[in-house]
Amino acid sequence: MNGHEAGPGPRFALDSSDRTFLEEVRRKGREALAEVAVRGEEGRVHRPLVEALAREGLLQRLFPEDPSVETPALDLCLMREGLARECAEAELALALQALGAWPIRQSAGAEVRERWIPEVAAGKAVAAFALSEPGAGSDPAGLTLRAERAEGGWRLHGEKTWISNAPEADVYTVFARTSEGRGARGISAFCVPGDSEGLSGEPLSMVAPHPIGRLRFDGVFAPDEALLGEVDEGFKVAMRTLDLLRPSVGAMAVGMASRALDLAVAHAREREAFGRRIREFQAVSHRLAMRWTEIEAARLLVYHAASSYDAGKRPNSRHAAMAKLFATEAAQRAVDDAVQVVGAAALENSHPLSDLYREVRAPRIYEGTSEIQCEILARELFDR
Ligand code: COS
Repeated sequence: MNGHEAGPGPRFALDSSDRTFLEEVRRKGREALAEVAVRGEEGRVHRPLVEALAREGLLQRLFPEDPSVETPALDLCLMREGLARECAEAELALALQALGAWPIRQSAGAEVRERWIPEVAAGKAVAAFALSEPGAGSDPAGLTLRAERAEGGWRLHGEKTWISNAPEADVYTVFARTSEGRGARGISAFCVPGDSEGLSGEPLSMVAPHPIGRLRFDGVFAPDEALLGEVDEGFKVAMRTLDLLRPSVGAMAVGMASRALDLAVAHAREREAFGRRIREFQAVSHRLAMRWTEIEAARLLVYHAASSYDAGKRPNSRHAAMAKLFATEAAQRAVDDAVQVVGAAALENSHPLSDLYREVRAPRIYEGTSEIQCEILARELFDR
Protein backbone atom coordinates (compact mmCIF):
# COMPACT_ATOMS: atom_id res chain seq x y z
CA MET A 1 0.00 0.00 0.00
CA ASN A 2 1.47 3.40 -0.87
CA GLY A 3 1.26 6.56 1.22
CA HIS A 4 -1.81 7.85 -0.55
CA GLU A 5 -3.84 4.72 0.16
CA ALA A 6 -2.98 4.54 3.85
CA GLY A 7 -5.26 7.43 4.88
CA PRO A 8 -9.05 7.48 4.99
CA GLY A 9 -9.09 7.78 1.19
CA PRO A 10 -11.23 9.94 -1.04
CA ARG A 11 -14.89 10.31 -0.10
CA PHE A 12 -16.33 8.68 -3.21
CA ALA A 13 -14.40 5.43 -3.17
CA LEU A 14 -14.54 1.98 -1.65
CA ASP A 15 -13.20 1.74 1.88
CA SER A 16 -10.28 -0.53 2.60
CA SER A 17 -12.39 -3.51 3.74
CA ASP A 18 -14.39 -3.34 0.48
CA ARG A 19 -11.19 -3.18 -1.55
CA THR A 20 -9.80 -6.15 0.36
CA PHE A 21 -13.03 -8.07 -0.25
CA LEU A 22 -12.93 -7.30 -3.98
CA GLU A 23 -9.33 -8.57 -4.19
CA GLU A 24 -10.27 -11.68 -2.23
CA VAL A 25 -13.17 -12.40 -4.61
CA ARG A 26 -10.84 -12.00 -7.59
CA ARG A 27 -8.36 -14.39 -6.04
CA LYS A 28 -11.07 -16.97 -5.36
CA GLY A 29 -12.31 -16.58 -8.95
CA ARG A 30 -8.81 -17.09 -10.36
CA GLU A 31 -7.52 -19.76 -8.02
CA ALA A 32 -10.49 -21.83 -6.85
CA LEU A 33 -13.44 -21.28 -9.18
CA ALA A 34 -11.85 -21.08 -12.65
CA GLU A 35 -10.60 -24.66 -12.48
CA VAL A 36 -14.05 -25.95 -11.49
CA ALA A 37 -15.72 -23.78 -14.18
CA VAL A 38 -13.76 -25.34 -17.06
CA ARG A 39 -15.26 -28.74 -16.28
CA GLY A 40 -18.82 -27.52 -16.97
CA GLU A 41 -20.95 -28.26 -20.02
CA GLU A 42 -21.66 -25.19 -22.19
CA GLY A 43 -25.12 -23.74 -21.66
CA ARG A 44 -26.06 -26.08 -18.81
CA VAL A 45 -26.31 -25.55 -15.06
CA HIS A 46 -22.94 -26.42 -13.50
CA ARG A 47 -23.80 -27.79 -10.06
CA PRO A 48 -20.22 -28.37 -8.84
CA LEU A 49 -19.55 -24.69 -9.59
CA VAL A 50 -22.60 -23.57 -7.59
CA GLU A 51 -21.37 -25.73 -4.70
CA ALA A 52 -17.89 -24.24 -5.04
CA LEU A 53 -19.39 -20.74 -4.69
CA ALA A 54 -20.78 -21.86 -1.35
CA ARG A 55 -17.50 -23.55 -0.35
CA GLU A 56 -15.75 -20.24 -0.95
CA GLY A 57 -18.29 -18.53 1.34
CA LEU A 58 -19.70 -16.26 -1.39
CA LEU A 59 -23.31 -17.45 -1.58
CA GLN A 60 -23.75 -17.25 2.19
CA ARG A 61 -22.84 -13.58 2.05
CA LEU A 62 -25.86 -12.98 -0.17
CA PHE A 63 -28.25 -14.81 2.13
CA PRO A 64 -27.50 -13.81 5.74
CA GLU A 65 -28.86 -16.41 8.18
CA ASP A 66 -30.94 -13.85 10.05
CA PRO A 67 -33.88 -13.17 7.68
CA SER A 68 -34.26 -9.64 9.03
CA VAL A 69 -30.77 -8.76 7.69
CA GLU A 70 -30.94 -7.51 4.11
CA THR A 71 -28.84 -8.88 1.27
CA PRO A 72 -25.95 -6.42 0.98
CA ALA A 73 -26.15 -4.78 -2.45
CA LEU A 74 -22.56 -3.50 -2.45
CA ASP A 75 -21.20 -6.96 -1.57
CA LEU A 76 -23.25 -8.42 -4.42
CA CYS A 77 -21.76 -5.83 -6.79
CA LEU A 78 -18.20 -6.43 -5.62
CA MET A 79 -18.65 -10.17 -6.07
CA ARG A 80 -20.03 -9.75 -9.57
CA GLU A 81 -17.36 -7.25 -10.61
CA GLY A 82 -14.54 -9.40 -9.23
CA LEU A 83 -15.82 -12.68 -10.64
CA ALA A 84 -16.66 -11.17 -14.04
CA ARG A 85 -13.02 -10.19 -14.31
CA GLU A 86 -11.70 -13.65 -13.45
CA CYS A 87 -14.33 -16.31 -14.11
CA ALA A 88 -17.48 -15.47 -16.10
CA GLU A 89 -19.18 -18.82 -15.41
CA ALA A 90 -18.85 -18.38 -11.64
CA GLU A 91 -20.16 -14.82 -11.90
CA LEU A 92 -23.26 -15.97 -13.74
CA ALA A 93 -23.94 -18.87 -11.37
CA LEU A 94 -23.70 -16.56 -8.36
CA ALA A 95 -25.93 -13.89 -9.90
CA LEU A 96 -28.64 -16.38 -10.81
CA GLN A 97 -28.83 -17.72 -7.26
CA ALA A 98 -29.41 -14.14 -6.09
CA LEU A 99 -31.98 -13.33 -8.78
CA GLY A 100 -33.96 -16.56 -8.37
CA ALA A 101 -33.96 -16.83 -4.60
CA TRP A 102 -34.02 -13.24 -3.37
CA PRO A 103 -37.80 -12.88 -3.88
CA ILE A 104 -38.30 -16.09 -1.86
CA ARG A 105 -36.10 -14.84 0.95
CA GLN A 106 -37.81 -11.47 0.86
CA SER A 107 -41.47 -12.38 0.39
CA ALA A 108 -42.12 -16.05 1.33
CA GLY A 109 -43.62 -17.21 4.61
CA ALA A 110 -41.20 -18.75 7.12
CA GLU A 111 -41.87 -22.36 6.09
CA VAL A 112 -41.14 -21.86 2.37
CA ARG A 113 -38.21 -19.56 3.10
CA GLU A 114 -36.63 -22.09 5.47
CA ARG A 115 -37.26 -24.92 3.00
CA TRP A 116 -35.27 -23.24 0.22
CA ILE A 117 -32.93 -20.46 1.30
CA PRO A 118 -30.46 -22.53 3.37
CA GLU A 119 -30.10 -24.96 0.44
CA VAL A 120 -29.66 -22.15 -2.09
CA ALA A 121 -27.03 -20.54 0.15
CA ALA A 122 -25.26 -23.90 0.52
CA GLY A 123 -25.14 -24.29 -3.27
CA LYS A 124 -27.26 -27.44 -3.06
CA ALA A 125 -30.40 -25.99 -4.68
CA VAL A 126 -30.30 -24.00 -7.92
CA ALA A 127 -32.74 -21.07 -8.21
CA ALA A 128 -34.34 -19.23 -11.15
CA PHE A 129 -36.49 -16.15 -11.78
CA ALA A 130 -39.32 -16.81 -14.24
CA LEU A 131 -40.82 -13.52 -15.45
CA SER A 132 -40.41 -13.29 -19.25
CA GLU A 133 -42.85 -14.87 -21.64
CA PRO A 134 -42.87 -15.24 -25.41
CA GLY A 135 -45.17 -12.17 -25.59
CA ALA A 136 -44.01 -10.21 -22.50
CA GLY A 137 -40.40 -9.24 -21.78
CA SER A 138 -40.02 -5.47 -21.53
CA ASP A 139 -43.67 -5.19 -20.53
CA PRO A 140 -44.21 -7.84 -17.86
CA ALA A 141 -47.55 -6.20 -16.95
CA GLY A 142 -48.78 -7.96 -20.10
CA LEU A 143 -47.86 -11.47 -18.97
CA THR A 144 -50.45 -14.18 -19.57
CA LEU A 145 -49.33 -17.29 -17.65
CA ARG A 146 -52.38 -17.66 -15.44
CA ALA A 147 -52.89 -18.91 -11.91
CA GLU A 148 -56.41 -20.18 -11.25
CA ARG A 149 -57.85 -20.74 -7.81
CA ALA A 150 -57.95 -24.43 -6.80
CA GLU A 151 -58.60 -26.32 -3.58
CA GLY A 152 -55.83 -25.28 -1.15
CA GLY A 153 -53.95 -23.14 -3.65
CA TRP A 154 -53.58 -22.37 -7.35
CA ARG A 155 -53.07 -24.10 -10.70
CA LEU A 156 -50.61 -22.51 -13.14
CA HIS A 157 -51.09 -22.71 -16.91
CA GLY A 158 -48.89 -21.14 -19.58
CA GLU A 159 -45.32 -20.59 -20.76
CA LYS A 160 -42.15 -18.79 -19.75
CA THR A 161 -39.11 -18.25 -21.94
CA TRP A 162 -35.47 -17.05 -21.75
CA ILE A 163 -35.41 -18.15 -18.12
CA SER A 164 -31.84 -18.49 -16.88
CA ASN A 165 -31.14 -21.87 -15.21
CA ALA A 166 -34.34 -23.34 -16.74
CA PRO A 167 -35.29 -26.08 -17.14
CA GLU A 168 -32.78 -27.49 -14.64
CA ALA A 169 -33.41 -25.28 -11.60
CA ASP A 170 -34.61 -26.81 -8.33
CA VAL A 171 -36.80 -23.85 -7.45
CA TYR A 172 -38.43 -21.05 -9.46
CA THR A 173 -39.88 -17.69 -8.58
CA VAL A 174 -42.78 -17.60 -11.04
CA PHE A 175 -44.91 -14.57 -11.91
CA ALA A 176 -48.48 -15.37 -12.93
CA ARG A 177 -51.71 -13.55 -13.71
CA THR A 178 -54.23 -13.84 -10.90
CA SER A 179 -56.62 -11.05 -12.02
CA GLU A 180 -57.57 -10.43 -15.64
CA GLY A 181 -57.69 -6.91 -17.06
CA ARG A 182 -55.68 -5.36 -14.25
CA GLY A 183 -52.22 -5.21 -15.90
CA ALA A 184 -49.42 -4.83 -13.36
CA ARG A 185 -51.99 -4.85 -10.56
CA GLY A 186 -53.18 -8.40 -11.34
CA ILE A 187 -49.94 -10.38 -11.08
CA SER A 188 -48.85 -12.66 -8.23
CA ALA A 189 -45.52 -14.34 -7.46
CA PHE A 190 -45.18 -18.01 -6.52
CA CYS A 191 -42.40 -20.29 -5.34
CA VAL A 192 -42.52 -23.42 -7.53
CA PRO A 193 -40.26 -26.46 -7.06
CA GLY A 194 -38.57 -27.64 -10.27
CA ASP A 195 -39.91 -31.18 -9.90
CA SER A 196 -43.57 -30.09 -9.72
CA GLU A 197 -45.99 -32.26 -11.67
CA GLY A 198 -47.01 -30.57 -14.92
CA LEU A 199 -43.82 -28.50 -15.20
CA SER A 200 -41.63 -29.22 -18.22
CA GLY A 201 -39.15 -27.34 -20.40
CA GLU A 202 -36.16 -27.36 -22.67
CA PRO A 203 -32.82 -25.55 -22.92
CA LEU A 204 -32.17 -22.80 -25.50
CA SER A 205 -28.92 -22.19 -27.33
CA MET A 206 -27.77 -18.54 -27.21
CA VAL A 207 -24.98 -16.36 -28.70
CA ALA A 208 -22.91 -16.86 -25.54
CA PRO A 209 -23.05 -20.06 -23.51
CA HIS A 210 -25.68 -19.49 -20.86
CA PRO A 211 -27.88 -21.98 -19.00
CA ILE A 212 -31.27 -20.75 -20.18
CA GLY A 213 -34.50 -22.28 -21.37
CA ARG A 214 -38.24 -22.40 -21.84
CA LEU A 215 -40.81 -23.65 -19.33
CA ARG A 216 -44.30 -25.02 -19.80
CA PHE A 217 -46.84 -25.09 -16.96
CA ASP A 218 -49.67 -27.58 -17.46
CA GLY A 219 -51.82 -27.13 -14.37
CA VAL A 220 -48.85 -26.96 -11.98
CA PHE A 221 -50.21 -26.87 -8.43
CA ALA A 222 -48.92 -24.12 -6.10
CA PRO A 223 -50.29 -24.34 -2.55
CA ASP A 224 -51.38 -21.18 -0.72
CA GLU A 225 -48.06 -21.11 1.18
CA ALA A 226 -46.21 -20.84 -2.15
CA LEU A 227 -47.54 -17.32 -2.70
CA LEU A 228 -44.75 -14.73 -2.40
CA GLY A 229 -46.21 -11.58 -0.86
CA GLU A 230 -49.87 -10.74 -1.39
CA VAL A 231 -52.25 -11.78 -4.16
CA ASP A 232 -52.02 -9.33 -7.11
CA GLU A 233 -48.90 -7.68 -5.63
CA GLY A 234 -46.37 -9.80 -7.54
CA PHE A 235 -45.33 -7.03 -9.94
CA LYS A 236 -43.85 -5.18 -6.99
CA VAL A 237 -42.00 -8.32 -5.91
CA ALA A 238 -40.43 -8.37 -9.40
CA MET A 239 -39.56 -4.65 -9.38
CA ARG A 240 -38.05 -4.82 -5.88
CA THR A 241 -35.90 -7.73 -7.04
CA LEU A 242 -34.71 -5.76 -10.05
CA ASP A 243 -33.95 -2.72 -7.88
CA LEU A 244 -31.38 -4.89 -6.08
CA LEU A 245 -30.11 -6.82 -9.08
CA ARG A 246 -29.79 -4.10 -11.74
CA PRO A 247 -26.82 -2.29 -10.16
CA SER A 248 -25.10 -5.65 -9.97
CA VAL A 249 -25.61 -6.22 -13.71
CA GLY A 250 -23.73 -2.92 -14.05
CA ALA A 251 -21.02 -4.29 -11.73
CA MET A 252 -20.63 -7.37 -13.88
CA ALA A 253 -20.35 -5.14 -16.95
CA VAL A 254 -17.61 -3.15 -15.20
CA GLY A 255 -15.77 -6.41 -14.49
CA MET A 256 -16.04 -7.55 -18.12
CA ALA A 257 -14.99 -4.16 -19.45
CA SER A 258 -11.99 -4.01 -17.11
CA ARG A 259 -10.85 -7.41 -18.30
CA ALA A 260 -11.19 -6.31 -21.93
CA LEU A 261 -9.21 -3.14 -21.21
CA ASP A 262 -6.44 -5.13 -19.47
CA LEU A 263 -6.15 -7.39 -22.50
CA ALA A 264 -6.06 -4.45 -24.94
CA VAL A 265 -3.48 -2.52 -22.92
CA ALA A 266 -1.22 -5.58 -22.58
CA HIS A 267 -1.45 -6.12 -26.34
CA ALA A 268 -0.86 -2.45 -27.27
CA ARG A 269 2.25 -2.31 -25.03
CA GLU A 270 3.92 -5.20 -26.86
CA ARG A 271 2.57 -5.28 -30.39
CA GLU A 272 4.64 -3.52 -33.04
CA ALA A 273 3.46 -2.13 -36.38
CA PHE A 274 5.04 0.39 -38.74
CA GLY A 275 8.24 0.19 -36.69
CA ARG A 276 6.83 1.03 -33.26
CA ARG A 277 4.66 -0.20 -30.44
CA ILE A 278 1.01 0.38 -31.31
CA ARG A 279 0.41 2.19 -27.98
CA GLU A 280 2.34 5.04 -29.55
CA PHE A 281 -0.48 5.58 -32.04
CA GLN A 282 -2.97 7.92 -30.46
CA ALA A 283 -5.80 6.24 -32.35
CA VAL A 284 -5.04 3.29 -30.07
CA SER A 285 -3.96 4.90 -26.80
CA HIS A 286 -6.61 7.66 -26.72
CA ARG A 287 -9.35 5.21 -27.58
CA LEU A 288 -8.35 3.08 -24.59
CA ALA A 289 -8.04 6.16 -22.37
CA MET A 290 -11.65 7.07 -23.21
CA ARG A 291 -12.86 3.58 -22.41
CA TRP A 292 -10.95 3.58 -19.11
CA THR A 293 -12.66 6.82 -18.14
CA GLU A 294 -16.07 5.38 -18.96
CA ILE A 295 -15.36 2.24 -16.96
CA GLU A 296 -14.40 4.34 -13.93
CA ALA A 297 -17.55 6.44 -14.32
CA ALA A 298 -19.64 3.26 -14.56
CA ARG A 299 -17.95 1.87 -11.47
CA LEU A 300 -18.85 4.99 -9.49
CA LEU A 301 -22.49 4.82 -10.61
CA VAL A 302 -22.63 1.15 -9.62
CA TYR A 303 -21.10 1.72 -6.18
CA HIS A 304 -23.38 4.69 -5.65
CA ALA A 305 -26.51 2.71 -6.60
CA ALA A 306 -25.50 -0.19 -4.36
CA SER A 307 -24.59 2.02 -1.41
CA SER A 308 -27.81 3.98 -1.64
CA TYR A 309 -29.69 0.65 -1.65
CA ASP A 310 -27.73 -0.46 1.43
CA ALA A 311 -28.52 2.88 3.07
CA GLY A 312 -32.21 1.96 2.79
CA LYS A 313 -33.33 3.98 -0.24
CA ARG A 314 -36.49 2.36 -1.71
CA PRO A 315 -37.42 2.26 -4.46
CA ASN A 316 -33.91 2.62 -5.76
CA SER A 317 -35.02 2.54 -9.39
CA ARG A 318 -33.31 5.74 -10.52
CA HIS A 319 -29.84 4.78 -9.34
CA ALA A 320 -30.29 1.15 -10.38
CA ALA A 321 -31.38 2.20 -13.88
CA MET A 322 -28.52 4.67 -14.34
CA ALA A 323 -25.93 2.15 -13.17
CA LYS A 324 -27.20 -0.66 -15.39
CA LEU A 325 -27.74 1.57 -18.42
CA PHE A 326 -24.41 3.34 -18.34
CA ALA A 327 -22.26 0.36 -17.34
CA THR A 328 -23.66 -2.11 -19.87
CA GLU A 329 -23.43 0.40 -22.73
CA ALA A 330 -19.87 1.38 -21.68
CA ALA A 331 -18.87 -2.28 -21.46
CA GLN A 332 -20.09 -2.90 -25.00
CA ARG A 333 -17.86 -0.05 -26.26
CA ALA A 334 -14.90 -1.23 -24.17
CA VAL A 335 -15.07 -4.80 -25.43
CA ASP A 336 -15.62 -3.69 -29.01
CA ASP A 337 -12.64 -1.31 -28.88
CA ALA A 338 -10.45 -3.95 -27.24
CA VAL A 339 -11.29 -6.29 -30.12
CA GLN A 340 -10.43 -3.51 -32.59
CA VAL A 341 -7.04 -2.91 -30.93
CA VAL A 342 -6.10 -6.59 -30.72
CA GLY A 343 -7.39 -7.29 -34.24
CA ALA A 344 -8.00 -10.65 -35.86
CA ALA A 345 -6.42 -12.63 -33.01
CA ALA A 346 -9.23 -11.40 -30.74
CA LEU A 347 -11.77 -13.07 -33.01
CA GLU A 348 -10.22 -16.52 -32.77
CA ASN A 349 -12.55 -18.57 -30.63
CA SER A 350 -9.74 -19.45 -28.23
CA HIS A 351 -9.07 -15.77 -27.39
CA PRO A 352 -10.68 -14.46 -24.18
CA LEU A 353 -11.88 -11.36 -26.04
CA SER A 354 -14.00 -13.50 -28.34
CA ASP A 355 -15.84 -14.82 -25.26
CA LEU A 356 -16.26 -11.30 -23.91
CA TYR A 357 -17.51 -10.11 -27.30
CA ARG A 358 -20.32 -12.67 -27.20
CA GLU A 359 -21.07 -12.24 -23.49
CA VAL A 360 -21.23 -8.45 -23.39
CA ARG A 361 -24.30 -8.23 -25.65
CA ALA A 362 -26.99 -9.81 -23.48
CA PRO A 363 -26.71 -7.52 -20.41
CA ARG A 364 -28.01 -4.60 -22.52
CA ILE A 365 -31.19 -6.64 -22.93
CA TYR A 366 -31.90 -8.75 -19.86
CA GLU A 367 -33.27 -7.43 -16.57
CA GLY A 368 -34.64 -4.49 -18.53
CA THR A 369 -33.27 -3.28 -21.87
CA SER A 370 -31.32 -0.03 -22.09
CA GLU A 371 -34.50 1.53 -23.48
CA ILE A 372 -36.50 0.40 -20.42
CA GLN A 373 -33.85 1.93 -18.13
CA CYS A 374 -34.22 5.19 -20.10
CA GLU A 375 -37.99 4.96 -19.72
CA ILE A 376 -37.70 4.57 -15.94
CA LEU A 377 -35.41 7.61 -15.87
CA ALA A 378 -37.48 9.70 -18.28
CA ARG A 379 -40.64 9.15 -16.21
CA GLU A 380 -38.86 10.35 -13.10
CA LEU A 381 -37.16 13.23 -14.89
CA PHE A 382 -40.44 14.61 -16.22
CA ASP A 383 -42.73 13.71 -13.32
CA ARG A 384 -40.69 14.72 -10.32
N1 COS B 1 -40.42 -1.03 -6.37
C1 COS B 1 -41.67 -1.23 -5.85
N2 COS B 1 -42.81 -1.03 -6.58
C2 COS B 1 -42.68 -0.59 -7.84
C3 COS B 1 -41.41 -0.36 -8.44
C4 COS B 1 -40.26 -0.59 -7.63
N3 COS B 1 -39.04 -0.39 -8.11
N4 COS B 1 -41.60 0.05 -9.71
C5 COS B 1 -42.92 0.09 -9.92
N5 COS B 1 -43.57 -0.30 -8.79
C6 COS B 1 -45.03 -0.37 -8.59
C7 COS B 1 -45.67 0.97 -8.92
O1 COS B 1 -45.61 1.84 -7.81
C8 COS B 1 -47.11 0.55 -9.23
O2 COS B 1 -47.76 0.32 -8.00
P1 COS B 1 -49.32 0.76 -7.74
O3 COS B 1 -50.11 -0.27 -8.47
O4 COS B 1 -49.51 0.65 -6.26
O5 COS B 1 -49.48 2.14 -8.28
C9 COS B 1 -46.90 -0.81 -9.94
O6 COS B 1 -45.61 -1.30 -9.51
C10 COS B 1 -46.92 -0.71 -11.45
O7 COS B 1 -45.91 0.23 -11.84
P2 COS B 1 -45.93 0.98 -13.27
O8 COS B 1 -47.31 1.51 -13.51
O9 COS B 1 -44.79 1.91 -13.32
O10 COS B 1 -45.70 -0.26 -14.27
P3 COS B 1 -45.47 -0.32 -15.83
O11 COS B 1 -46.22 -1.49 -16.36
O12 COS B 1 -45.70 1.01 -16.46
O13 COS B 1 -43.92 -0.76 -15.95
C11 COS B 1 -41.50 -0.61 -16.15
C12 COS B 1 -42.83 -0.06 -15.58
C13 COS B 1 -41.32 -0.27 -17.64
C14 COS B 1 -40.43 0.03 -15.33
C15 COS B 1 -41.45 -2.14 -15.98
O14 COS B 1 -42.37 -2.76 -16.81
C16 COS B 1 -40.07 -2.77 -16.23
O15 COS B 1 -39.16 -2.68 -15.42
N6 COS B 1 -39.94 -3.46 -17.38
C17 COS B 1 -38.75 -4.26 -17.67
C18 COS B 1 -38.94 -5.62 -17.12
C19 COS B 1 -37.72 -6.47 -17.24
O16 COS B 1 -36.70 -6.18 -16.63
N7 COS B 1 -37.84 -7.54 -18.05
C20 COS B 1 -36.78 -8.46 -18.24
C21 COS B 1 -37.15 -9.75 -17.59
S1 COS B 1 -36.37 -10.04 -16.08
S2 COS B 1 -34.70 -10.88 -16.63
